[in-house]
Amino acid sequence: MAYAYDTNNIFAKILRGEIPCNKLLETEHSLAFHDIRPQAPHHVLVIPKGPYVTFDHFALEASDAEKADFLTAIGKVCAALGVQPGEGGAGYRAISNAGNDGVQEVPHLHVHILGGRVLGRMLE
Ligand code: IU
Repeated sequence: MAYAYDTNNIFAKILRGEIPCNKLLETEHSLAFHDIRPQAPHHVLVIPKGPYVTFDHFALEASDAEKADFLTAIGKVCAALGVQPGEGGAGYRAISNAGNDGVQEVPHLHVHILGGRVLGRMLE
């Protein structure tokens, strides 16, 4: 199976309420919480509630409702943090690490939203 999901990963446990998180917001299909090891003044993780390992897994197998909800949750996180450049914020970076080469630590899809400082160039 291409996308084997480990139901014991830490974000699955957060979604089941077995361990706590510092929640920023929740929608029908998504959850956003503050990263425990923030790399910037704002560092929020946005995750779908469904069992998706990576961005590509979600893109290929999630329902349209889940996808719309997830994108909307990301927008709401940016608004909650006040980082949207078009709305007077100073900007942010959205990243999703996948697999070994992407150095993904937790095997449940998450998009990092980082902001609150100049983040530096990512690609040289
Ligand atoms: P990844 O490399 O994209 O998989 O990063 C995982 C992130 O999840 C990383 O920034 C951790 O600090 C973060 N995290 C967390 O917020 N809460 C946890 O219990 C664990 C990791 I484990």
